[in-house]
Amino acid sequence: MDTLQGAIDERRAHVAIIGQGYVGLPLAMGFAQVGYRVTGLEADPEKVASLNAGRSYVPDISPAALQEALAQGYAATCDPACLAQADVILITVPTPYTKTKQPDMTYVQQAARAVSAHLRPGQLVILESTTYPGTTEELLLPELEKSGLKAGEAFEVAYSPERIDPGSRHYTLANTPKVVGGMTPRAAQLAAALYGSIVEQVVVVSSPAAAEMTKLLENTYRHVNIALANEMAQLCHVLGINVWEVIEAAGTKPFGFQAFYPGPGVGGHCIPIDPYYLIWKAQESETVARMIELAGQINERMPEWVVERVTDLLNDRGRSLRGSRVLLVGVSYKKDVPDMRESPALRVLEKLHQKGAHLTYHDPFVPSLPWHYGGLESVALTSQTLGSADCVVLLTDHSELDRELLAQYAPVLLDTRNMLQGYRQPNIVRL
Ligand code: SAJ
Repeated sequence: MDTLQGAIDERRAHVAIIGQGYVGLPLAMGFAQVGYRVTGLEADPEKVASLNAGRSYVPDISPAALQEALAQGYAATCDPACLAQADVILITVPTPYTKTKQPDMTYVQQAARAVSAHLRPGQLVILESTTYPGTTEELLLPELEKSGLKAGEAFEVAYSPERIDPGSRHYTLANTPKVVGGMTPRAAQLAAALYGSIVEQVVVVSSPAAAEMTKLLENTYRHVNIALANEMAQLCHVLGINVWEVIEAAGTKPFGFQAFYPGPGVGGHCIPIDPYYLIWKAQESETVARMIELAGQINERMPEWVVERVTDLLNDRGRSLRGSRVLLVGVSYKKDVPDMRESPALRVLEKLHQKGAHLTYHDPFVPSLPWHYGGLESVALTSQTLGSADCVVLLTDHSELDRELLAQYAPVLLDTRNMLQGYRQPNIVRL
């Protein structure tokens, strides 16, 4: 009888998860809830202390859920020695990119070395971090075999991409199908049994590379279609057509069309970054990913286009951008989340500052900006702060923003999210 299979099936297995962020912590809570012993290995000691004190720093995980998991035996630690006690080890660490948009595998390599140093026979290792196809086989596996143990014999390896949509109320870990690719059929079977304990549907593919590529297709699909929407916005502006009306009308087609929307650019820790892992892999494989590269250029230029539109709006009112007071409303990377990673609002802010605008911002989720962005603090959204601006730019359409106030008191407002779609008045201008 396969002891690891039995331990997983009977939920006796000890699961260690490297990285307790927006991916690793929900997984830890999910496995703890169904009875597994779970250890969260986290490099940041402050986060470890916070977790063990029942304080969650991941918006999608409530303190109550964390405290319930702690009562069921979940514990966080900085000590990689915990890996030796685990039956299953999940790696959920960041995969950012460098300044030149090359994959930054630092965290995956560090995790792989830590696992290798504590690897023992009978373990299952699963990588979840979004990465280029081939990472599991070409980077993770050789590092693990430096332990002297042989993959597929002494231990098993699989890949399963995370599919979390931060802030989503509808799609959860449990109701989002989980794709799994194992280095061996047994690895796939073990991983499928583990995830099957917390996810309604597990989709097994033929290899880790297929699973890695599945995730990149999902996010690159968004990247390319958002770029198309952004290019349509620029075309429609020149042609005097309301792009939002066109997208809404196209959306009435019950098949063959999925609506994507223009915006001030693409932020977050996934969509702006993941496609560059694919571009890099294509270059490494002496081939090209032209459409993906072009989509990146289009999306990355959107902050500049927003600044051009602001400049034109001020110019139409006899004002130059230099010396004008511009109020940015909403600076996080998408609605109803506080996350600022790769937020296009920061690039809009930088460009406006470079051109001499006097900047203020309001964001209910972001109380202040780093010193690099002037250390600005969010101002209250009032008739006074709106009325004293020469131009207001709505960059993130947080649900709680007061539409009526914005429409009534902004001298002129560039709406990059069509949040004020119901307002047909001269001071409201759409992307
Ligand atoms: N955006 C647009 N137009 C659109 C959609 C999005 O400009 O039509 C912008 C958003 O404002 C944001 C960025 O793109 O700045 C990314 O938005 P997103 O909705 O893709 O949100 P993420 O990056 O937080 O989460 C995505 C997941 N979202 C959805 O599937 C809706 C999913 O792609 C991945 O599961 C996740 O990244 C991930 O972790 O990979």
